[in-house]
Amino acid sequence: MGLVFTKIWQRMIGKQDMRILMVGLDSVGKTTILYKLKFDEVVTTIPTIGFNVETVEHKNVSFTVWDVGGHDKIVAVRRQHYHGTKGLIFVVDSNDHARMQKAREELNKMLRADELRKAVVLVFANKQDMPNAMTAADVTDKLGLNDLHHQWFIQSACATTGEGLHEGLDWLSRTLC
Ligand code: G3D
Ligand code: MG
Repeated sequence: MGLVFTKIWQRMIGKQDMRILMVGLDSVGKTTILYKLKFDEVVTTIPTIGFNVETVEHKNVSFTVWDVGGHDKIVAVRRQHYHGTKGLIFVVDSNDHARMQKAREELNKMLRADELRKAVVLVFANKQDMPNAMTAADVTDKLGLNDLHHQWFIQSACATTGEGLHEGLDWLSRTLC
């Protein structure tokens, strides 16, 4: 794992099992973030058709990544992964104005699940390097974050350079511990 993140990660290790889910619409930058964190091993599995899951296990911390959206059938399968989730990372493409509403719906849909009632939510407003990227304030508004009954934090990010990832995960680890 990259040195920068080791320290953040260590705060979460040695406590109870810690499950973190990172989700978002397809192509928003989740896989890029995952690899930027430089985990030793990312395992990709396809537990059911059309449902691609990436997982990293590091001691008692597990990090699971998938695309939201899709058939209701796989929503049920995904819910099995909600159990024990303390932190939800929701990634959006700040440049994708057209899909912001869809992102909002998917986020709200997930957060209605009872298993995620207490989860804290970190939003990465990704792709800030793009010329038409919305600011974090705009994304906050479009996603309706102020209406959430969850503890949340939004962080501007650029997954390709790694900008903002440290700050976001730092908030997450401080909030979870
Ligand atoms: P996903 O896992 O959420 O589906 P990916 O998304 O991580 O596969 O990223 C989708 C595309 O967006 C990739 O481009 C990736 O390089 C790009 N991307 C991710 N983060 C950023 C960012 O912060 N800025 C910019 N400009 N691009 C980003 P390709 O071309 O490989 O499909
Ligand atoms: Mg991906």
